[in-house]
Amino acid sequence: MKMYTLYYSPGSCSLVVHALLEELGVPFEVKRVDLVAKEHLADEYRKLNPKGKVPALVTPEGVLTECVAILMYLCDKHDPHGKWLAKPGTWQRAKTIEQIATLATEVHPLFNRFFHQDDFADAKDVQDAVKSRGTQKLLAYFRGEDAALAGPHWSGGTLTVADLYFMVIARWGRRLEPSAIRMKNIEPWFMRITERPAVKRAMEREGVKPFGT
Ligand SMILES: N[C@@H](CCC(=O)N[C@@H](CS)C(=O)NCC(=O)O)C(=O)O
Repeated sequence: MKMYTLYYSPGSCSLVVHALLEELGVPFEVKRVDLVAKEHLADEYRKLNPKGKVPALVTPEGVLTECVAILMYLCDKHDPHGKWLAKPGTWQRAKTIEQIATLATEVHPLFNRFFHQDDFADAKDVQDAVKSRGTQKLLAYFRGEDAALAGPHWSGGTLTVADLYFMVIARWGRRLEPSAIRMKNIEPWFMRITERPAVKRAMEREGVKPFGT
């Protein structure tokens, strides 16, 4: 048995964890959870993660959920030089956590309005309004990120775990009109990060393509 087992759904937020596991080079295996078949809501999966969501990471210490917690745990265990997440007590670490927390708690929920508007209301016209407002907010967000992206890395001076997170979030934005990953500065950045061998391995294992489904 490998040290870690990642429960994932292709292209979902679990891809951030998958890419990091590859980047860190730690032994892991993956188990696909079919969200369309509602495997995440079945008793068997809920025994592992009662929230019925991916990612869930089985570790030697127990099951860990929530992208932010998993990313921090893996970096603290396997990133001795603080490349992906700087060491405790540093300003750089605080700023990287600020970025991943924003993606998890502000931007990901906007995508819920875009992809899952039926979660917000029964009435179709209300659902349409939820999606429409979510779309506007996402476009404003990505336009802002595109304008701000000046250097080689989205997260700042060095490549961090926040870049992996934004890569997955930006990829969801390919469904917007205009596509987030075709924006002037995001596109070349996105092409570079998805060319990383570790990121490619994670995407190939999940059967997803950077610009495709
Ligand atoms: N706050 C959680 C969100 C996890 C989440 O929403 N995962 C989605 C995939 S990106 C999921 O499992 N959706 C299935 C559902 O909500 O029914 C995290 O950051 O890990």
